[in-house]
Amino acid sequence: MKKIIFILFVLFSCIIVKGNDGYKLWLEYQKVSAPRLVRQYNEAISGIVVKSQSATLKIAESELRLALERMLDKKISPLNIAAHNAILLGTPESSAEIKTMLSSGNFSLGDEGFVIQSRRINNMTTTVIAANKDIGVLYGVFAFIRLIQTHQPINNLSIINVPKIKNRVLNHWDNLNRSVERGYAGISIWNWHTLPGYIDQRYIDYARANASIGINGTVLTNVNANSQVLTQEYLVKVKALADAFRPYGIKVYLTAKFSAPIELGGIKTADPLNQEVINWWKNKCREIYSLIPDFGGFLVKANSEGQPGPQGYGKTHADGANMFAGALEPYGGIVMWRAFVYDVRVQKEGEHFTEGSGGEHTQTIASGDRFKQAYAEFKPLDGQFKKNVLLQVKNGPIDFQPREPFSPLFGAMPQTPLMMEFQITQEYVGQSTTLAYLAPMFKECLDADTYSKGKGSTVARVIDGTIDGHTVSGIAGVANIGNDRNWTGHLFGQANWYAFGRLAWNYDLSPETIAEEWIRQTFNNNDAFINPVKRIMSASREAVINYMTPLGLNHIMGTSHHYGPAPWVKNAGRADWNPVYYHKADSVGIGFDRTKTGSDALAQYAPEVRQQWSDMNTCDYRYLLWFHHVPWNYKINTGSTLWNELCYRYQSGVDTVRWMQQTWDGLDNLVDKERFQHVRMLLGIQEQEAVWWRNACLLYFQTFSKMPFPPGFEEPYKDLSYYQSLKFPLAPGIGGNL
Ligand code: BDP
Repeated sequence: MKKIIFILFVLFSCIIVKGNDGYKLWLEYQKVSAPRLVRQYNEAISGIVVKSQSATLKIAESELRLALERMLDKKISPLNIAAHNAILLGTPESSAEIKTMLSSGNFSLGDEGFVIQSRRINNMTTTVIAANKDIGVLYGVFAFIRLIQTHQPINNLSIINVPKIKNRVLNHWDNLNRSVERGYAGISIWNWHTLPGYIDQRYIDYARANASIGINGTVLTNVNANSQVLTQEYLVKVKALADAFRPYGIKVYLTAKFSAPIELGGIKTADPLNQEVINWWKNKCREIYSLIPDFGGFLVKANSEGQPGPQGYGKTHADGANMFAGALEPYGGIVMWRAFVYDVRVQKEGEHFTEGSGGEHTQTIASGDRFKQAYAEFKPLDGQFKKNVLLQVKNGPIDFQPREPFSPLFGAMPQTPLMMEFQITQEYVGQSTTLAYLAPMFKECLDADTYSKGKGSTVARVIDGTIDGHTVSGIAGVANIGNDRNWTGHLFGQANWYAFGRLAWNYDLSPETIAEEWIRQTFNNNDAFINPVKRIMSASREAVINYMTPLGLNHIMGTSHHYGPAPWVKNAGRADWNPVYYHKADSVGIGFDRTKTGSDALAQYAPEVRQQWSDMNTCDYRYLLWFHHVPWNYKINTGSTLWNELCYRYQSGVDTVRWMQQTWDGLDNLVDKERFQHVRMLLGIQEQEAVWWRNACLLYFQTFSKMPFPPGFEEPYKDLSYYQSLKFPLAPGIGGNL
């Protein structure tokens, strides 16, 4: 007996001390305690009716039961017939009532949409969660659960919800040795060594979390690809993951290394027009689909940063993409061809070069501005891609910076479906020590107006296909997930995964709405907690921009690892690997002139967009240094001189982080100790990093401006040489294709 008491005591203390490690994400399903709500929910829910044994509907039912039992603290029984206050789940195939309901209304739910409706069936009040396909029911169940999690009413419901974008995909930059390129949350969650025999519970929890926010695809491997994953040995491991994910509506995709026919097939070339190469890929696809009948397709990074590609054989990106498309076509697979394609050896317009594996071609990046390269390479290919090719364009013409103008490719290729590629992992946004809520960044880009077909031609409407009439559409997010207990390293990284999924489903949601949903589901429904945390989240990305890259500065992070500031670096292998290339600070001023007097990158945009950025006097200060080389003492449109504004921005970024710290410190009684301390300590690190960024950048830029810091400015406590001496050879996330 004593022993049992002791064990119970140890277990109990473990629970208290351990608190909440964040593993359960936004799916903890906390008990509803407000008596009014408990009464309301209990009255509205008597049990669940579902008549199907399909894997997905079973999951939908058990998820709903689990959630209701936890939140309402009562047993939820399965019901066989519609009873008073039952929840009826299903599709026209599984339920006659639903068949009648869906055929009588004007629902247009497609394959993934759902309806949640309070209606009378057989004279009983019923909540119906219905869809054309099983997966829609699962999405509907998660939406219904969310209503209760966020304490919404569930009477008189009439919700029709259909995703706006078809392929909503995570990109894992995970290597086969489990390192993760730009990963800051431990190692890869894919344990290739123990697959296919061992299905880690994490795989199921991962699929479930993704399904709860509508993500329906995952690219398992790094864009810097390893052809090994295409061998039979690895394909059976991929199949095991695909089987685990299938009931959750998630398709698997792989990255295809362009040179795989050489590496695995023993063929002498990877030329996309060579018949042997074409056959090799056709056979490979046949093999893949015999194992994974719903395999999603390939993501390809070609002719970029050392990755092989069609240009190595004198062929175009369209030739390369179409070869894959042809092999995937019979099975309904797609190719996601990346537009991030600057080649490491090319800088000047019309420069000729020969790539390792043969062939010669011409690159066309006018005036050596990398900003212009993707457009210059792809725009002429519009109309040449097969129907199952999507061009995946990064957020930003340069590279996932904290704030970039939208890529001029959006709106410029009406005959090609363009996918958006966001980076959820925080490579350039402070990595794992930084609280930066990225929904405002995603949304800013999605809402940007390309004017391609007149006012209102937003990036979102380009990618969802409505502007140019495409039926295939997609959006990708580079995942921030690793095997850390809390999945994302920083707990608030979970909010970025969540926000990506929610916006991919419905880009009309506001960042504030999404933040509030996430806070309520992840923490609690207490306004005294929700409001300050929402304020912290809303301010966080702008704070990071201010203390890292204000006024349109970009790419001044430490070389290779991209951790911390290093605007002074000027000796990297090619011009556009150096921060000095991006900021162009000199005795006159700072910023990259992309107007007619400079690289004229602005010419790649529609006239209306060009106009909003082309005049230094009217250009939004947030984009100023993206497009203009501005004199230090020039009075910009905020009313200050450029130098003073720069100092002010850096300081205000630091101030905001301190405010975030204070605000969080005030919440210690409203959240469990473990998560409170986790966030508190990371905010402490973030504050030091913000000060480091401010000091290092301003001391360095001051060597050009030669101007004093304005009054009231916090003087740096170290000199420039100290900051320049800092080295981080072991910083996490550095790449490779292992
Ligand atoms: C850069 C990353 C690099 C990626 C590359 C890409 O630093 O690790 O491989 O993007 O997207 O920003 O291909």
